[in-house]
Amino acid sequence: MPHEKTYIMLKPDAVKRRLIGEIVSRIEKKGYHITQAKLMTLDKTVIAEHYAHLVDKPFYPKLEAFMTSGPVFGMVVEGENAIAGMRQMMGPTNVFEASPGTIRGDYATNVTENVIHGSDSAENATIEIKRFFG
Ligand code: DAT
Ligand code: MG
Repeated sequence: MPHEKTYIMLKPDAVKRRLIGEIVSRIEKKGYHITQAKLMTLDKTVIAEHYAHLVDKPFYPKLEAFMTSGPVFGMVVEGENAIAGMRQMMGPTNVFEASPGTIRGDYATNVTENVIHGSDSAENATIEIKRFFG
């Protein structure tokens, strides 16, 4: 399995609910390394870039309002097969399909406010790490 870097972001709901420590702890216990991390407040421009694949969706205004509603906690997470591994730990986008034991399954009841973002491919991981960590 390849050593990978992925971009993980705890969304404004996770920060407001004081879940940073608990979720960081789960990622560390799994065995991944957090090699960069910071709190940031995102503006509409960077959200439109990050969610470019969704800007035409009817739910986009709600997503934009949510993602700019407070600070997020962005991280670079590294480890063997970290991109797919983190997506597995997160659970699916639709929280109603997320099993208990996954982060979304354990902490989210809402499709928009679903606690965590993780890169979905090696290509996007590189782009997203550059976007948020330069
Ligand atoms: P993921 O976050 O699992 O990578 P995505 O990139 O397709 O999923 O969507 C980004 C975010 O947009 C997702 O975490 C929550 C929101 N979203 C996606 N589909 C949605 C929908 N049908 N209704 C409301 N929000 C949605
Ligand atoms: Mg995505």
